[in-house]
Amino acid sequence: MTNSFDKAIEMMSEAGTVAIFMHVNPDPDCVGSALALCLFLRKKGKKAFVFTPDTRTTHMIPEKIKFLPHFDLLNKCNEVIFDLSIAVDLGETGRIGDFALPLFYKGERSLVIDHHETFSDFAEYTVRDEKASSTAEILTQLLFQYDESAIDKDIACNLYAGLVTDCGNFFYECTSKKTFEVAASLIEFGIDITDITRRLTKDIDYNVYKLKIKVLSEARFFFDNKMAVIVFRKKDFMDTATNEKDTDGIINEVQNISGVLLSVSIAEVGTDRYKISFRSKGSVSAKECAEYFGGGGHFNASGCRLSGAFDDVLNRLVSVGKSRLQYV
Ligand SMILES: [Mn+2]
Repeated sequence: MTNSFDKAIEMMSEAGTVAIFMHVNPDPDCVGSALALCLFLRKKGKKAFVFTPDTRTTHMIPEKIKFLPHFDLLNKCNEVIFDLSIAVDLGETGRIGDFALPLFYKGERSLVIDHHETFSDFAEYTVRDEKASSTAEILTQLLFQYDESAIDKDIACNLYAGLVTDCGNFFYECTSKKTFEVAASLIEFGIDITDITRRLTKDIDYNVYKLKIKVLSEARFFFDNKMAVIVFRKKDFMDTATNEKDTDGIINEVQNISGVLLSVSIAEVGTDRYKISFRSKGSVSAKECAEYFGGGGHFNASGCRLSGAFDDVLNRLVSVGKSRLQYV
């Protein structure tokens, strides 16, 4: 932890109007953290609002997240300037969204609460803990310090949603003693952890199931099966009535194979444009792979974007995989 909560709490205490922002391709950690923080600040008497990356719609948010308590408060705001802007779960302006960024700067003061290893400071003050499993894990501790009595069941549910998703249901290496302690403190509020966990980490749509079996049946393996690559082509999305958002988590199915140390997912998102995800085990760094191509993320889970002809993109990824796997 590089920062204490004191300054962030002071900034929130002094603000009357607060705008909260999430990252593009919203996930349960940024949506849950943003909603929890908004609900909490409203209980503290603030005028608090949450904006999606396009500031108008929720269509980029996966359906399965929409059960979160008070999801309908997103983008409902009649203020034009704010005492304080807060970005949660993102450390770079590039991830806040082109429409949200100018609004973020309408805040007289600015704050970031984040746990990503890749960042560029862009706010007046940043609370960052790269060791935390999730932004929700950091935020829960911050809110307990700020005013435990203002935390309620709906706030706890939103926070738990972020935490349980980002730590992979207490499985990823980012899971620590603190993760369990924070989870335990949220369970005290009587939330239904089985329901939250099932909705966010287990349930899949039938269409996504069809996409999944198609893509997995065509998985490619390299270097004595130490590296796995799955590919989502435009046609796969069309054939199964799915889209890029539905690729989430499918990479874990190949990463779960014994002996696979590095997995790569290639999703075609436009003409000769690809969204790449990496997952790694042990000493193999997914983060280094992503950073090589200008992306970033965590040690074992990262991503980047690549352009070019498909065969070229595949070859570049395989050669980076080769360079990371040759000494293991
Ligand atoms: Mn997160």
